[in-house]
Amino acid sequence: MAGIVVVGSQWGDEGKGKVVDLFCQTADAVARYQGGDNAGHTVYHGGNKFELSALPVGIINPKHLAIIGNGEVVNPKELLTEMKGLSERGIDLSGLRISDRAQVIMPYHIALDGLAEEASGGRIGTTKKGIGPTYADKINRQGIRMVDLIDPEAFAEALKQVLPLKNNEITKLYGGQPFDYETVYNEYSAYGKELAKYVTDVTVLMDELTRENKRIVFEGAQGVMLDIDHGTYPFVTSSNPVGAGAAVGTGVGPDKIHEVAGVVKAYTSRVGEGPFPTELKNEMGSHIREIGHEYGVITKRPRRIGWLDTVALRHAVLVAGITELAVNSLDVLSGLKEVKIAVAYEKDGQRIDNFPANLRLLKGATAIYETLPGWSEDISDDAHFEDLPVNAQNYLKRISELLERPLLSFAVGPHAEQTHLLK
Ligand code: 2SA
Ligand code: MG
Repeated sequence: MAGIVVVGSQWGDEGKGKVVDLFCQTADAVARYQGGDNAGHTVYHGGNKFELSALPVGIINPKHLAIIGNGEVVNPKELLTEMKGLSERGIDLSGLRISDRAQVIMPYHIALDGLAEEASGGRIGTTKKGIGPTYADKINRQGIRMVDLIDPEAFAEALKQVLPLKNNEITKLYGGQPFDYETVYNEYSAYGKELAKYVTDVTVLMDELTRENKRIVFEGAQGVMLDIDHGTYPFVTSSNPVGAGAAVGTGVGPDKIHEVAGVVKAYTSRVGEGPFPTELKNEMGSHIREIGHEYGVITKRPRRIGWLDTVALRHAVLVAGITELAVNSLDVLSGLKEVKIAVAYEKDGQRIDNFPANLRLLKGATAIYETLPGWSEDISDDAHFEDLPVNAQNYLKRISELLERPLLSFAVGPHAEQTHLLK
């Protein structure tokens, strides 16, 4: 069995979907292991554009299983809408499997996410999809799992216990509207009924796949710098996008993971609040945002833009166990006279080489850049490394050198045919 994890190495939106899609051509199964419908994955497949959120990108490839692992949080309403949309476009959903241990995003989670953001003036800048409150309930042992949702009695019991607590929080803490038990129960047990045939013991399924020596792609969402343990806490999501998250989030041992492909966008973007030392709050940032269509897939928020940051990336390589690099969106930088790569930060005359846990150190810090000559050619048809202008080749080589990891692929546009493997 070969297990390859695809992780976002920055703050999300590195174009993981393209790389997953590429690996899926030769895989037997694809599994999401964290996050939920806060993810927005765009892929162009067979000339069609797909925007996926709760489902693994791999679902559009009908040849294999598409698995939602226990580590993902599932909004059943959104999931069913997404499934219906794909079904109407002729996508076969028979390969879908949902872990019985996956936690369910309930309407009170979504309400609490929105209320907390509102009350704090958008402190984190979440997607308001209920992600944080759902993971918090899981850790606090107040969650509802898929196995409960599809069992009318277990669901009633769990909801009866937790709903008053949540209503209390909503009304007393935030002055919000409470949820009615009957309404929630009826609506959500109907979703449970619809989803029941896809719900299974993913631990057993993964074991079967492993024994049969199948090739599994683990599909990360968000990015390593948004990891709850290793990212820019508290400006993070509430799950573990790092490579090891794939083991915990699907129920396999770490020995089942052999490669971790770190997807790197040729520049940096971030949505939501939090430090961003290479941010370009100028014309250059706006230019890259427009050329790269850098707007949130889910929330449509304009993404913050900056130069490539190898301080953050070196941290990501370490904590995510990245073994090779998939560099995307190289085409977006075409036409720039110069391109910059941050190699360290500086504050009050002190050089910072490692990404600090103490975010206060980053306030007012500036990046120390290496400046490389740009390229003006249209590279969107370049299929081989050698076809690229020498300055683009040098940019890729320098990234690989600075991160001490080999290059696996590069992408020169959003379409599947524009992502090229080096080997
Ligand atoms: P949350 O909703 O609790 O996960 O938000 C916490 C932080 O995580 C960030 N986050 C993301 N960052 C980039 N892309 C994401 N997915 C969508 C996309 C986002 C969108 O692909 O464009 O549509 O805006 C994503 N999901 C979560 C979030 O911005 C917070 O900083
Ligand atoms: Mg995205």
